[in-house]
Amino acid sequence: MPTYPSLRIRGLKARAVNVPMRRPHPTSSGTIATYPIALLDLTTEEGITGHSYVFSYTPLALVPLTQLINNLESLIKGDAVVPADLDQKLQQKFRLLGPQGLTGMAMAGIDMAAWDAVAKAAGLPLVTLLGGKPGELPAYSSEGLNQPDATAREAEQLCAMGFKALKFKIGHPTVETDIAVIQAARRAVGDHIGIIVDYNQSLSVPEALRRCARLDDLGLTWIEEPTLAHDFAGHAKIAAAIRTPIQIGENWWGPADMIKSIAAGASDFAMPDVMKIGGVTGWLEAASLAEKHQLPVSSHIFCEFSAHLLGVTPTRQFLEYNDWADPIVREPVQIKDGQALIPDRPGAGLEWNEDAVKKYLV
Ligand code: SMN
Ligand code: MG
Repeated sequence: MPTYPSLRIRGLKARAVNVPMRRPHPTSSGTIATYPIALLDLTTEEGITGHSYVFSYTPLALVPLTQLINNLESLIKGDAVVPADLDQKLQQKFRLLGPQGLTGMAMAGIDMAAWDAVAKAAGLPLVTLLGGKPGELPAYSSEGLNQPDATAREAEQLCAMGFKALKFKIGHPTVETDIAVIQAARRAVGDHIGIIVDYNQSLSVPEALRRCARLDDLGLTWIEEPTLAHDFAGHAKIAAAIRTPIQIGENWWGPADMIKSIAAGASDFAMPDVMKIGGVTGWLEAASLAEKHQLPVSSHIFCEFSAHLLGVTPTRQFLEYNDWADPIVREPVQIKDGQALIPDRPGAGLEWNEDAVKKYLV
């Protein structure tokens, strides 16, 4: 193991930014029109600063999330930057309230910033610190809910950019429109590009069984969250009845939810979200659970940290790519021929474009 300076926390600062998106991201459960995120800076006595961000989905939750993170500064000031110890301390602090929602998001943000600081102190990319190495990962571009003609145009463009897999949201008023969207995308890209669809929890279990059966011969890479995310039994029923792989995981709160989901047989694939699963610390546990159960793992948004983490996930499948953080980061994740490049610089590689941050500050 390399040796590197141990770090002590000097301060924690969170800033709320509402980042404009190139185009809104409609889903069958609501539209994401901007990217509301809290940026974390974990400063240390040694002069190294760890960065991360967490996503509140709606601007309505952004300021409370940012305030909560700032409230945690006094709790961890002066502590050693040892992610496992910080995690234990924060989990203990929130035992009575519970580790989900804003608390889980705040804890994950601190965990990610702490790992970023440790990797920077070591002078290593996060992936290398964790035992992997920078390189390429298969990535898919993640798109919103659209009509068939717009989907076809989008699919053509993304295919021309080199993506080998694409994800579209479905959950239109009728399954016929869902099918028309998939067929339009397929006609636009041919047979060699993976097509993924995401229902964003919009169907009842009986309706999901009916619709997924209609999609079962369309050669989809997976069908994501056909019913309510917490309904593991419902998802298990769908996964048992449908040949196309069923994918869930973006709404697992911590490895504890993943354990329950696996026990229920809720999905064929797994896609933890680095924030909801508990930061880098939570992801590493999720990755070893997935390996034990031989579940293919893809990431959910947060492509900057997820690239490093998939690099050390034995059953890795795809990185979910979107460019939502690009306006406020100095060096966005690069895609080459449909492959994401794991950043080859110290830490997670996340530095703020301060001019842009100033512009979008809430
Ligand atoms: C998603 C991600 C972020 C915001 C809304 C929806 C999504 C996905 O379900 O899988 O990308
Ligand atoms: Mg999804």
